[in-house]
Amino acid sequence: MCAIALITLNSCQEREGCTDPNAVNYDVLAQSEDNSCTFPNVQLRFVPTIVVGEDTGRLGFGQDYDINGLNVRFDQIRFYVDDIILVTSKENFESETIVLATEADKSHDIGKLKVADLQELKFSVGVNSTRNHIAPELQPMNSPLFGNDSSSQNWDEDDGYIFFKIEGAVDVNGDGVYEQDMSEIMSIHCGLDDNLKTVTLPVTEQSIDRVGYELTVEVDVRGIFTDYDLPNKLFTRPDTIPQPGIEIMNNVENIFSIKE
Ligand SMILES: [Ca+2]
Repeated sequence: MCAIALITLNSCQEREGCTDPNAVNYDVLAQSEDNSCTFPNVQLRFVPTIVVGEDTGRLGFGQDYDINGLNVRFDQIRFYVDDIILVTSKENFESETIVLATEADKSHDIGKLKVADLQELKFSVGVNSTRNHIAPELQPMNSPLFGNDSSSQNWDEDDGYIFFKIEGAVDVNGDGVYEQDMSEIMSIHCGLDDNLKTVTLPVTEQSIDRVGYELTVEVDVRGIFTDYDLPNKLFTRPDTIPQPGIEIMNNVENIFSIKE
């Protein structure tokens, strides 16, 4: 009798596992939590797009486009994204990650989030004013603000980082050739604390599922130049007075959309 009772107890031992339904490895049969829960990885990706005729497609770097009636070639479009917040049906997730979006078109890991419905993506374009004036060598090593090479986009410690950068060429005289001098080289650098822009994008019908999630944000390249006097403002720096970059940064507020 005693032996039978022991065997019964053994076979009824509680199943251990992850009991959080918001986790990747949620075990619906688990009765006790074993602290094994892991949460989905969220990736953020910025894709520059351009409208040509009736079609919207991915911007080709090194290719020619008609912008405001001028032939324009883009070599670089780079910008920082800071203060990333995902608003979901469960919680607000504030990412620690700062992204430097570049023409390399890569996905950026912004952290782990519980399985949930996404409702909004919020971020700043530029560098949060607290971080903006910390010297590049004192920034976290895994941050795109670290270091002082060209990719870190540090302007100088007083002015901080270049928030938004566009490099390329404009055929100003229309002779079909890009002159290799200041008359046709395009180099637009925007920055300064006052020009940090906050963007809020509604997200509809998107869920972070158990295998992770990639959120693609399209960047309307034509929109960057709305009402911008391109041939006369080919070269700008954050401390140029008056600061032409203000116009670009004001346009930046309206160039982002979530790819559904
Ligand atoms: Ca030319």
